[in-house]
Amino acid sequence: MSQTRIRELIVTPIAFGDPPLLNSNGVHEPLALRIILQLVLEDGTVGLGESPGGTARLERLQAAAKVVVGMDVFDATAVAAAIDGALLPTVPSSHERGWTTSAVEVACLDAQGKLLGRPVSDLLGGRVRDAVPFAAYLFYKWAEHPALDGRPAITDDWGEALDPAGIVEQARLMQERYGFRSFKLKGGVFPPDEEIAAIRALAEAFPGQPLRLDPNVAWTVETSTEVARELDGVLEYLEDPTKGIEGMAEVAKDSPMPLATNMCVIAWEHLKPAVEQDAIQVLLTDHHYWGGLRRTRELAAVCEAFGLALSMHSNSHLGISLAAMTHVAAAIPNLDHSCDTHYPWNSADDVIVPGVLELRDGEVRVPTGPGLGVELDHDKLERLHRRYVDSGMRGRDDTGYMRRIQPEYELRLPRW
Ligand code: GKR
Ligand code: MG
Repeated sequence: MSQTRIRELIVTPIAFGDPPLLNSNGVHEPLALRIILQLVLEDGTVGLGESPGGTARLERLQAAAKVVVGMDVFDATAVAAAIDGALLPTVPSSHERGWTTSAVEVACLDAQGKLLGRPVSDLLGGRVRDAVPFAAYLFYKWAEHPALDGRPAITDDWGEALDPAGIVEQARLMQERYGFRSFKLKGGVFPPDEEIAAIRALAEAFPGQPLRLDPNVAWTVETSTEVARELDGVLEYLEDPTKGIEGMAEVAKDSPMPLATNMCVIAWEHLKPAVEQDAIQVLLTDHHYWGGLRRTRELAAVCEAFGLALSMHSNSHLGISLAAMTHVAAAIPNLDHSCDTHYPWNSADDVIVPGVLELRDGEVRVPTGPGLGVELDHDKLERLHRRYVDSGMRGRDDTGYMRRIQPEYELRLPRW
């Protein structure tokens, strides 16, 4: 049996702490879910991967674990095809299947790098930068998760941010702690005028530093067009103001700034109509659903061909994902904007041994050790898995959680 064959894929769901961050769907729950992969080869080498959580994703990864046994870890394309084929009968969406193949591909690349003694960025063509810039991801937030169903309130050291002054204070803290030099505000929470005021306050507090606003399709085409006009010269780009390629194309016709998305172009088949309609000018990549790190590298070339700028999307995540994001961003020449990351909100609960990944001066230095360059903390993994089991939480529900706290809350998109 060749030593590079896959002996086992260990799939571990975990839960970790998340502050009460507000968005157009409600509010983050006290716990966020991820799934940690350990791809074990015949020679004992282990490749790591990280995927968003939830029962459907867990079951698909468990199905993938059955398919990959015995395959060669250097056959990453065949591994992805085998998983894709196994999921096809029950998961018709290529985007949805992509979440599973992506997580396993990262684990394959981590194992390959460990076998070769080279960082993953080398397997992607080599790094063109030694450090990857990230933006501070600002959120309207409550001071605490309120006491609920016998659970006491949960506070954090970020404080409340519900108005322009609170957002500027949060940005200051982000800059003080991590040195960020660009800022993204998650909008779609308050009426557009209030969010415009918050962006203007940021522009005044951080002159010349790039700003973005992302209301996650909370606005109509008309509202989006008005906000874009109001923020002319203030935003580097406006992200997903309204729903769908057609809606974005309408807004783009009159928008003075580029429009970006991680919502209406999320699969290969969306690229052609988006380009034809000039609906977006910036694509936010995310290796977690674009098929992995090599496919993300390919996507960057497609963006270059069609004159689309490139940036990177993030969701609540831990260090294995941050390492993967950093390696691929390091290997993409046409990375035009700093990447998004939720990491500051969740890093206290990371499952990797600290020391390699550090957000400093708004950047993460590309790990130079073999593979992703990060090591799993097995005790921590066990603790976070226990928390997953004990919590009973099996999916993300920002709206349901919001309704438990504010029963009158209604999800409406667009809201304004
Ligand atoms: O975590 O609340 C959140 C974000 O809104 C996330 O769900 C989005 O996927 O960050 C993301 C975005 O840029 O749209
Ligand atoms: Mg977004």
